[in-house]
Amino acid sequence: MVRHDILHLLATHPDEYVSGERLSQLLNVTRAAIWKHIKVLKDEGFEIEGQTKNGYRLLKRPLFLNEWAIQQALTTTSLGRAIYLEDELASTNVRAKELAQQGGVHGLTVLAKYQSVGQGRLQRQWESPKGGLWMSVVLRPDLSLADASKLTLAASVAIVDALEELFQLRIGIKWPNDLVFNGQKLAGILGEVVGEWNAVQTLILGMGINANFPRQRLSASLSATTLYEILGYEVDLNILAASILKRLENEVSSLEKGAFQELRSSWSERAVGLGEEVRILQREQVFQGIFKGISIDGALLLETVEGEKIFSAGEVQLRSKTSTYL
Ligand code: BT5
Repeated sequence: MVRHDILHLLATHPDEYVSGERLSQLLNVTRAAIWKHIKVLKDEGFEIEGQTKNGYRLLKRPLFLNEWAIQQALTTTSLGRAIYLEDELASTNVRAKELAQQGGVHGLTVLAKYQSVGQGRLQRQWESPKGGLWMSVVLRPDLSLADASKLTLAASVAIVDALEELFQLRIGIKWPNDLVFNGQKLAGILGEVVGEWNAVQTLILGMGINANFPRQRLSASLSATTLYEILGYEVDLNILAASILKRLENEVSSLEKGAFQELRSSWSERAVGLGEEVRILQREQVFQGIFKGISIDGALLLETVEGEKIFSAGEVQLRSKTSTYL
């Protein structure tokens, strides 16, 4: 793609101007075409300085999602190497599922700037205004169905670690997969198995992070927050996506080698309510006890007066005894 070639040439000469003539010679298109491509790139959010005498210089990359900018930021070998980015999708998970069914490769990553019908778990809705990071990854790992919940735990840890490294934020994980800051939900994860796991072993891992938009864009009734609200500035979504994908790739390969302990302890370090008295809501029933930890398959262990109970993620909700978080 000519536009990517232009970006590549400008990016590899960060401190110099590259003349329109040189670009047109190297890429074998007219100078007028170069000028038009530069204009489109500027509309896409690239800040490009143009000087009649000297040529063009790339000053800034866009903060919002851009295929070229993600590819530049990626350090993975498989995750995100195939990218499908749209301005708008009903749901990246739905699209990823379709692409997986059509043979989409391991690591294929679907992103949308806006989702019109973002999905939460159990048919719940996920509000997905512009400026968020709405991303789904097709995983075909060398793991069994019993390991599916470990992959969603891995996604939580990957996001939390990326946010800590990039923005020095300490985010809590509310079992199983809510990421919270000061008790307010910042991100959610939706893992879905596609088809017969035993036959194709495909999991769609959907990750939604409230990033570059004010909290007011979300319904007032939600206990939610956004990175913009917390940090006061817009973050580079391409770098954030690339960092999460890299961490997730490492987690997946550790799990494939059978290493769960490290993931479990990273997860536990961030778990909200661990070791505390909590309540578990399962339909009409409420169980109270001490949140002891998570089992080898990612289930919650609750120590109650009647002994230990195990809850797998699904139709249960975790509440603090006093309901101070979520
Ligand atoms: C989740 O569900 O937390 C999983 C969310 C996964 C979203 C990603 S975005 C990319 C990919 N494509 C999709 O279509 N989905 C995934 P759950 O634990 O069921 O939480 C849903 C509940 O969170 C809703 O019922 C609301 O109460 C609340 N909620 C909805 N939108 C929210 C938002 N943007 N921020 C915080 N809370 C929200």
